[in-house]
Amino acid sequence: MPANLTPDYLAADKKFKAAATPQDKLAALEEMLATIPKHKGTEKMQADLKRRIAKLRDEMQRRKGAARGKPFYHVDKEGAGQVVLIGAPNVGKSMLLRALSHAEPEVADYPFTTRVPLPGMVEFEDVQVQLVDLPPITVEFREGWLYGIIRTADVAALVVDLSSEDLLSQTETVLSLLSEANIRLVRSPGQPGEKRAVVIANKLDVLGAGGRLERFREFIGELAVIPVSAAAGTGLDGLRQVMFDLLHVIRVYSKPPGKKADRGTPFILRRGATVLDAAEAIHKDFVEKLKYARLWGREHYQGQMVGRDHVLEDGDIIEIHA
Ligand SMILES: Nc1nc2c(ncn2[C@@H]2O[C@H](COP(=O)(O)OP(=O)(O)OP(=O)(O)O)[C@@H](O)[C@H]2O)c(=O)[nH]1
Ligand SMILES: [Mg+2]
Repeated sequence: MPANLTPDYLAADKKFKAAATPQDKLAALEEMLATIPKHKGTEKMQADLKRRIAKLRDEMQRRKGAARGKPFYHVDKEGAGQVVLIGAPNVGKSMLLRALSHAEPEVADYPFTTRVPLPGMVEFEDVQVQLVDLPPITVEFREGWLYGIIRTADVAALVVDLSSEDLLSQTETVLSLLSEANIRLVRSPGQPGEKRAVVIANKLDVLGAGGRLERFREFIGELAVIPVSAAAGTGLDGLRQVMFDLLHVIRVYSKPPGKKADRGTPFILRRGATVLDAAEAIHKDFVEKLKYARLWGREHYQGQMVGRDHVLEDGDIIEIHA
């Protein structure tokens, strides 16, 4: 053993030897790693400590998992709405999230790379759409939480692989697994179990993609199909717009009387929202006090007075008079 170990390190080492629980052992190992002198002579010891810490953490995690049963995941919604990326393995779901957001999911040329959900924020004009990368939908991976996340999402984006000869049968498998979980992907949902969806046809850059895209369009029917290449960046700007449109929300800007509108931070309201809905979103007190509002819109309004039931449009600027 190198002679230059510090008293702190030796004390941590003593703690480790006396530790009775995994938690205490882990704490002691981490202290040893923190206090060990960092130079060439201790490199092997440092590596050894890191390995022991990783192993212990792993064991503790597994014990915890066994006690709690299967893992369960849920993603809190953020931004203007939530879009989930679903599909067969290896179609490029993770690469799409990487290309569209600052998130950095692992991307690899083998199936089942993604095991847990990972959200990222996609910028579109002055709003952000939450995009969630998910594990693939397969016969082997039938975790209930995966379907739970799809059910609660605002929009499902089914990713398909234009480089695959099995494109149609792959898609059929995914759709039938979804249907077993009582989820049907549709353009405009109305019935229980229906989820608003779009298809992202990825890997447009590969040879033969165009032909497969044609056949796929005939096969899929009513769903809109957006061809893109996550790798080359083709079609991604259009996709941002499509995702925002599918959320069925509008942006409304609030303007205090006599002042300029705060163009930077829109209020996000559902499509069909009225002046009253906007007033409530801007300030709860406005609901009762609202007398009328004035509107400035993209085209029609020039400070026109409107009542509480007036339906707003994306981009409207509202001035509440209470
Ligand atoms: N040519 C081409 N390859 C792509 C494109 N997008 C993804 N890939 C490749 O496809 C492979 C799978 O990509 P991933 O993003 O890991 O796929 P995934 O759908 O997340 O896979 P799972 O997590 O296993 O379900 C990787 O080798 C990517 O480099 C694309 O637009 N063009
Ligand atoms: Mg993935």
